[in-house]
Amino acid sequence: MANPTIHGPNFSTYVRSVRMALEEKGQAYDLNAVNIFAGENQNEGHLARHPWGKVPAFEHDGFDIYETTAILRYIDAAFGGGSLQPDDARGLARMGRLRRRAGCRAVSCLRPRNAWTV
Ligand SMILES: N[C@@H](CCC(=O)N[C@@H](CS)C(=O)NCC(=O)O)C(=O)O
Repeated sequence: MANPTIHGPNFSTYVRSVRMALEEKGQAYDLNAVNIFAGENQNEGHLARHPWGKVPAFEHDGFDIYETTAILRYIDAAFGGGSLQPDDARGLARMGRLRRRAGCRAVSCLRPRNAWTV
């Protein structure tokens, strides 16, 4: 099977979440550093992967998926290694909270310096 590809810039906290999941799984991957400041996320090629032109988009062996939470769930199910998710209700709830904060809070820290919208 081919290595998966993450389409998105390394500085994105969403992209970082996907990278962390793949690292935890011990799964090699390629990073296509779509430059959102140069508008590459609005290119036809990227819009075919993600209709709203956001990053990350994810590709694995002919399967395309976007939205970070969906990507993370796919990685957990598709690749070997231990589960990335707790199996109890409270653990799952805390995990969901942390994941949202990693995206929203961390990105909002960058917003005064960078003017893109999430
Ligand atoms: N709901 C999306 C949000 C992704 C998102 O907002 N990504 C930002 C960068 S961190 C983006 O693509 N910004 C470019 C733009 O809005 O034009 C997800 O969870 O994957």
